[in-house]
Amino acid sequence: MANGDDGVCLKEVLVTFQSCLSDQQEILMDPYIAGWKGLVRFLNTLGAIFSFISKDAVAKIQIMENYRSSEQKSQYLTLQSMVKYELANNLMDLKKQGNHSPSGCRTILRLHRALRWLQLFLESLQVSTEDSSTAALCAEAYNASLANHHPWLIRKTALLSFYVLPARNDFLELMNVGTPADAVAMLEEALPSISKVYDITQALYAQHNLLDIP
Ligand code: 1PW
Repeated sequence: MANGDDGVCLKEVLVTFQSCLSDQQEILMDPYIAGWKGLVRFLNTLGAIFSFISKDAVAKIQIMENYRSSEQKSQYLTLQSMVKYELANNLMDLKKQGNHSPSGCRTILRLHRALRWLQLFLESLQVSTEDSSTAALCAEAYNASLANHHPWLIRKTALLSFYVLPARNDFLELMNVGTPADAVAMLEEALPSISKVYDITQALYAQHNLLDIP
């Protein structure tokens, strides 16, 4: 996934998300996890302050990897099979968190909400102009998505960390796909599949009334 010694090629990360979709339009867990691992590697190139953000994603990725290497691993092959299995076996705390160890469904829901943030941020970056502020675009995307699920202290810390984001063109170059114009073209091509993964997951969770699990 790394492109050179210190860079992460964001295109490869987004392509991994593209490979989440099965022929039946189900979301395959392993490429979803692999996509998230790539995103974390990318976030870590943004500087130490972003490690606060990536740390929680790392913990959640680990929970899902544990499910995928457990005796029940086949139940976690897709997001759809996971929902079916955890609902049928009453493995989720639907009211308040506590009795069970974190379910796959509540863990993926957190990553799913974060993916929306990433999607909105990259979409706004794609249509941005050279003088746009990445911090402002990132904050706007965050406020429209993940922030609604975070308590005050996390919101405050997240918004502060955005100020260390590199300027727009430098950020596009960090994506390691060539010039800023190349990066914008890559985003245009790759973002529809991220939104497809997001939409299918959102519909799945809505259908089973799981969008608010604690
Ligand atoms: C440059 C754009 C980057 C977008 C990448 C998204 C990474 C998302 C990680 C955000 C984590 C913020 C701090 C953690 C908060 C947790 O409390 C929260 N987790 C998430 C992913 O929102 C909720 O998890 P919890 O506490 O219910 O287990």
